[in-house]
Amino acid sequence: MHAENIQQFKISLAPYPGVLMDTVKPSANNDVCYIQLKIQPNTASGVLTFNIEPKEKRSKALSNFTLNYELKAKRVKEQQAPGLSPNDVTYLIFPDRFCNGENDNDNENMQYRVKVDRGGLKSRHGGDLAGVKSKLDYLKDLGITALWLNPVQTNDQPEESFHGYAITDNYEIDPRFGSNKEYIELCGEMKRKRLKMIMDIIPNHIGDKHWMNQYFDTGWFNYKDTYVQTNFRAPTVADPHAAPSERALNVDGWFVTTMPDYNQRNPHIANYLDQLYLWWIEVANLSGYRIDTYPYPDQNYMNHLMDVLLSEYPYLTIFGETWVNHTTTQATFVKNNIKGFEKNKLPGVTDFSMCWAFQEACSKPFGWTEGLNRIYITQSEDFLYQDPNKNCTFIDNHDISRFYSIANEDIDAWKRGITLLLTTRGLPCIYYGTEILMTGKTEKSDAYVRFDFPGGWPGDPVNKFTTKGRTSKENEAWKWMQTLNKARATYPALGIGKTTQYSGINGVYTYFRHTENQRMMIVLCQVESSTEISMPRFAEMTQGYTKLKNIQTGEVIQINDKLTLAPKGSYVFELLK
Ligand SMILES: [Ca+2]
Ligand SMILES: [Ca+2]
Repeated sequence: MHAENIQQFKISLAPYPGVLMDTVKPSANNDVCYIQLKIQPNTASGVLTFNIEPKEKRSKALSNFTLNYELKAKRVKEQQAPGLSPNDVTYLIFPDRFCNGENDNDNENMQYRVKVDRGGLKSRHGGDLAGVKSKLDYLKDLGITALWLNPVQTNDQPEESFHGYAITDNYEIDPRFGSNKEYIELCGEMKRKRLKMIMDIIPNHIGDKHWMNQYFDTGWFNYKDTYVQTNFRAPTVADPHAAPSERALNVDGWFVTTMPDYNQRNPHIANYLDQLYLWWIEVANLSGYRIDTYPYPDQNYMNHLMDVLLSEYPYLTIFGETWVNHTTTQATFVKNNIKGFEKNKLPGVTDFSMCWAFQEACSKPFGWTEGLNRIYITQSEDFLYQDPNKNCTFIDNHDISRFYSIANEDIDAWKRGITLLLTTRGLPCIYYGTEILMTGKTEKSDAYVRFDFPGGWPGDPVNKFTTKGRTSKENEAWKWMQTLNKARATYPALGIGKTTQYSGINGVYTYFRHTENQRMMIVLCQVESSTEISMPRFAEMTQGYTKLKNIQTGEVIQINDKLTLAPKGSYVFELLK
């Protein structure tokens, strides 16, 4: 409990069947104390009342007050939103920059008021939850089945609050995005439309204007008195040769000066985070969590958090951001098959290793392990994971250069990348604007990959949410992605199917996704001219089938000895008998 001079008060709980106030513990801060309740299973929902009266009866400065605390009923199983399946396609939205559905909330009266300025790279632009809600039909039309919004909790910070990663109230939606009520309504509306919501959470840090950073107790934060920055060396968590000081610095140093680093080894912080993340799943009916900066909190705590969340909500999808360069290091953070790392319980990662491979397949020349063969090599390392289907796969996001720029604005390379993303294993995620070929590189600033979606603001000169507003090339890309998104949902083999891959030869890479009843063949070609591949090489996969149906064009062709490919062609075929 946080209230002025709270330690000068005596706290008691009005009788409530099934609930006992176990202890009230003081803290080193006069304004903070800890109340522990024992709540019996099957306790009825209702409102608890705490009576709070000054310990010194004659104190004139302090007066009695009561505090109500609601025990809500838990949602019944039938009403819970499901987790994600590999047949889902997620869409990542940077909420300040996607669509402004409500002008009135643009300049909400925050403690650190930042005026909306669409011309500013790092200012707020006014996008909000009402904007997201107004585009759900657009997203469904594109074939999207789940949303991940970058953090929407309050960021009442004087600088750069637009990105959302410096939370100042963990329990409240930022009024400039909407309210808790609007967020819960959005999740409800999504559930009715069979869309799933993933919340972005940050157990590593908060914004320095968070009340906890002003009214802190001993041990809540690492390096509270002297600023120490993390070395950003995530591999130290797994590195057997890491200097102990470097390993500790990675976890305990602050991300930046404005983001105090939680000490999850402190039992009060651990308890606070456990309850916070259970609370949001229940109140908003979430399908999943994306966990920011996963290698930076205390790893024992993170494993404990996985137990807490998954024992209560076993269906929940969870993937952690583990921004590293190598598959092996990445795999140590999740449930894996590597000796010495069996204790790790994170179900999936944001699959950077696969992302770098996707990008290389669309931007680097073909070679034994390069270009498209980088995908071949990366998929061959899947033995490291207990379930690579739980990894969130992506080709760009809010922190890295936009994919169309990485692909040197070559539409054929873009199609190759999108085809790879939507036909390989994992939980594919598309960054907003990739479908309309938005460009931008992070060299100068991350803000260059976070531009407004054209048409998301009243009065925008073009509206790329509509076919009419897009150029013919943008529509070509949009249609390509839409077909594959919808195929991901309608062909189970593309999601939950097994993968059988053939090494890339002469610039062409081929793999199959298959279930017992369905077989898909994916062929990707980096060659600049028309080329042929030999089909008997795949006889073990094509046996029993006579035709290939191109899911982009609907064209059906006979399986012959040779298959002719267009220059830089990408193909997804359904095998027919
Ligand atoms: Ca707005
Ligand atoms: Ca940390």
